[in-house]
Amino acid sequence: MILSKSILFSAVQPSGKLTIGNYIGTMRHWSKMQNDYHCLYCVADLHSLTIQDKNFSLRESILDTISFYLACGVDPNKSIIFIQSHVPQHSQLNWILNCFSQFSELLRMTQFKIKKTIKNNYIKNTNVGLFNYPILMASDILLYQTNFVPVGRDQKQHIELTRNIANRINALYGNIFTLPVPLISKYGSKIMSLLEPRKKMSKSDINKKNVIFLLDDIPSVVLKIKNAVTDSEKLSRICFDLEKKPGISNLLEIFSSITNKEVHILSEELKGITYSEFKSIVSDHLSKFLLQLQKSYFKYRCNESYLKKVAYEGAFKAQLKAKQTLNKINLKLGLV
Ligand code: AQP
Repeated sequence: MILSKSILFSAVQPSGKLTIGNYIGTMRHWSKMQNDYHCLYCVADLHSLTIQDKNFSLRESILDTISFYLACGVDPNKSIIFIQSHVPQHSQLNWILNCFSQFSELLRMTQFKIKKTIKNNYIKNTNVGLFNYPILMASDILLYQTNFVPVGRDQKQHIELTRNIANRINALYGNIFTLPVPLISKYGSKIMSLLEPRKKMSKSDINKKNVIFLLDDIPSVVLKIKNAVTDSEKLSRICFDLEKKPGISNLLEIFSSITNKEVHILSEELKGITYSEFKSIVSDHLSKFLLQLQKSYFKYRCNESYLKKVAYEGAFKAQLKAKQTLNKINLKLGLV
């Protein structure tokens, strides 16, 4: 009996420079996953239109993001790498799902509440795209009959919404959509800001000292880690305690994710050292890791024709799958 592999979908929006949060929360798992699943890795460019920042080039950011996918070890011969806007079925399914989603459930989305206030200066400029964002994300996932979605913890609520919409449609029209399951790591699923460790690290943070970008130069990385907020306990104590020691816990999660060592083993190994010693160990490891990643990134980034070839071929393969689901739902809805 041949057992077919499960389908896995993941995406990053090219809304700015990628951070170690994006990498640790999701991208670091991708190369391993492509051996066990049918993987689709999408550059969610349409999602990025919700943030209108004239200071950055979306075109460049899309190509940067594909380069990072490749640098993280995603192999286009094993996985489908594609750009969301190259597969029009995402927007088509988006409209259909809109008609099965409740205004009230979207109002409850924590990400929307945060983004409408911080990023888009609420009253003046909260675009409808920002509100609709989780439904487009649901379309991305459901279009491929996805079984698993590796995401950071911030996206868990959006996957729950996706499941609710899918359930609603399945109950009305029969089994159309597979119900996706989020894959969220115990550690590293929400990397926090360096100076405000109770707030998520985000690429669009105005305070760049909060964020380590994947393309940061090494002196900046060292300085940012050095300045990261810890706590005011009299004795340095390296241990994982999100409530009382969010800063140290965050550094531990970063360290654990890039060394692949369990947090509790690291806490044991690091017993008795000072916070400043701990920070230099973390920045040493992080710098080495980033140098390696950046080297690979630049190798891909300078070859735009190859990046476009990967994206076009990926879109072709993705469309074949997307069309099947869209035809299925169109038929059930009675669209001729
Ligand atoms: N700080 C984080 N810790 C862990 N995971 C994170 N992710 C993002 N930030 C962290 C995960 O990265 C994947 C891609 O995220 P995205 O770029 O599509 O959207 P986002 O969550 O809105 O990311 P940002 O960095 O916060 O972007 P902006 O500032 O543009 O809104 C997702 O799986 C996410 O969970």
